[in-house]
Amino acid sequence: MRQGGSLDPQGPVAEVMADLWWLMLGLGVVVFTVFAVLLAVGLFRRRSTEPKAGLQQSNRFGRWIVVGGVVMPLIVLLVVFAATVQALRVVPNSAPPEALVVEVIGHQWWWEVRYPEEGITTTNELHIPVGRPVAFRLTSADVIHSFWVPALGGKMDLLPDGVNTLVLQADEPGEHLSQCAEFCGLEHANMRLTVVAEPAERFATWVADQDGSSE
Ligand SMILES: [Cu+2]
Repeated sequence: MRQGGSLDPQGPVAEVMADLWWLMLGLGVVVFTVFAVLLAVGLFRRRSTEPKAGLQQSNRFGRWIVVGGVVMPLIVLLVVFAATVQALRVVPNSAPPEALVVEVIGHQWWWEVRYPEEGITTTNELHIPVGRPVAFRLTSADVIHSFWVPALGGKMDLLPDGVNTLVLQADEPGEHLSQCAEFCGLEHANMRLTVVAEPAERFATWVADQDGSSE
């Protein structure tokens, strides 16, 4: 089965986040290259032996400082800001009515996954249908954990005294790894969750199978 990651996005939220990351990487590479070249030029160019008039020289330096230190960073930050605002609009901030509701409860050090509508509970394994938004209701039984499925995007804390909602969607079938993203004690690093995104019919079959075997 296909395994996605944050640079191999498998859903709309993960996609806008990956795009944002590539944009920032691209801008970073351009800025780094420009300044590395300028630095090299400054280091290796022979100083002109004839001193220029002091005023003319300081004017030139002033221009470099304004362009390199104010104008360029301003342009880069404005581009990143605009792209971030645009990306935020794609990330849903409330669950659409057709969303599948899944409760995820963090424990030291395992995941409890409940499907209230379907009456199913699983541990360390999360199944979701492809192409349908999933509203994850996140909470914790003990300390703060963090729910993070890199392939689907998003990352949100599970708090012991409240419920946070994160809406994600998988566009392709696949099996993805999820790792608790908030240090929560000795076994934190082993607090993993397998996320299986499958076509709607297979998901329905899985739900039906669980019904027979659990409780
Ligand atoms: Cu943890």
